[in-house]
Amino acid sequence: MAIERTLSIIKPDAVAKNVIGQITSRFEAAGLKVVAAKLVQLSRAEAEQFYGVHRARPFFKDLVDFMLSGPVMIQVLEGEDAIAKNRDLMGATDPKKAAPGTIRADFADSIDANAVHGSDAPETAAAEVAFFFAGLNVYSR
Ligand code: RTP
Ligand code: MG
Repeated sequence: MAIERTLSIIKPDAVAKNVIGQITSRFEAAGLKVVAAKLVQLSRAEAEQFYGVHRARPFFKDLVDFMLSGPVMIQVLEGEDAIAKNRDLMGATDPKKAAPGTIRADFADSIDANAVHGSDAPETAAAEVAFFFAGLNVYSR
């Protein structure tokens, strides 16, 4: 398996619950390393562009409004099979369907306020890391 990088966002609901550390501990326990990180308030333009693939979906405005509802913790995670590993740790999009012990099962309230984002493929991971960390240091560990 290859060493990969993936983009993780701890969403406003989880930041508000003060569980940045608990969520990040799960990444670390699974062998993923934080190689870049920033706590930021997204602009509407950033959130719309980031989730642009969903622009035509009925939930798009709610999704963008939610992502603007407070600061988010954006991290680049590095490790073996990092993209799929992070998605496994996150659990299903809808916390009601997320497997027990996953981040969304334990910390998410609803399909909208679902605690975390994770890149879903190598192409999106590369684009999402570049979107938030272009020109900034991403460290190899
Ligand atoms: P994410 O991109 O945030 O990691 O979530 P995901 O891959 O599990 O799900 P995705 O299909 O990419 O959807 C992005 C976000 O849109 C909201 N959503 N709502 N009401 C709905 O049917 C619905 N479907 C998706 C979720 O908040 C999801 O995280
Ligand atoms: Mg997605």
